[in-house]
Amino acid sequence: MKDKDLIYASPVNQTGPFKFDNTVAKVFPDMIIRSVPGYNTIISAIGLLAAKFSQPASNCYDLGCSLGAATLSMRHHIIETDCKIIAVDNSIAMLEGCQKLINQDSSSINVELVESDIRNINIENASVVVINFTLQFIPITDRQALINKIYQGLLPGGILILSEKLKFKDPRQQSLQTEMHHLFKKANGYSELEISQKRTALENVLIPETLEQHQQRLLDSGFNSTEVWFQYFNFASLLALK
Ligand code: GEK
Repeated sequence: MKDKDLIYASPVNQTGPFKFDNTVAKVFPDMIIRSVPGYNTIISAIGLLAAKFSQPASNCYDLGCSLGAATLSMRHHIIETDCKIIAVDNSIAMLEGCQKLINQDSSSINVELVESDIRNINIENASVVVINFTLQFIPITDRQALINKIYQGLLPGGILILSEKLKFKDPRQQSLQTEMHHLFKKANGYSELEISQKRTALENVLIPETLEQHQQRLLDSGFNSTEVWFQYFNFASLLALK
């Protein structure tokens, strides 16, 4: 049984900035599935894409891996037995949880867990890079350098899967999509109080950009083929081909 996310269920005196600590790691599977529209669909598709794009003796990266949902999905689909998955997160609580889940998993694909800021790692010999809802936590000024590094580290024929919460230029879309996301959360059992306290905690921590900004950044780094393959309200996932 998954632990239920009740972190913001009672009034908190002062909502501090959101942190990926032990409390969050414990309830993370429940939190993300009830908060991110289409999360399971995206995780499943990451496995299918990894099966198609993983190359022999290459690395597949999961940047901001949390409990390793994308890592496990890749692990179950990759056919190349000499591929290595490198899963990176800077939250020790998340990595400990991830390690436990990997230990319980029977796949023989090698997984290396790395405790690091994803801005500080090398990306090399990569056929697949996944950054699933993590770029949004990186300061905007550092995002281009990170995407450039990913492009440089990808092999020809490699793929980047980038999933993000979006914002919209058109104020009517911005308010509609935000409202629909809140209704999604309400339908999944979150109260108004939980939704509003979480929103406060994520202010200045999760910084969404528009689809156009993401597409421009991908183009600027060298990716000349990008496509949105999934969108559900203000959450989208892009494919970028090298
Ligand atoms: C999934 N991809 O389940 N360096 C490394 N990790 C970071 C950094 C950083 N600079 N900033 C944040 N993180 C996962 C979900 S969650 C998305 C990703 C969410 C990590 C952070 O510790 C957390 O585990 C993850 O990025 C973001 O498919 O909670 O909305």
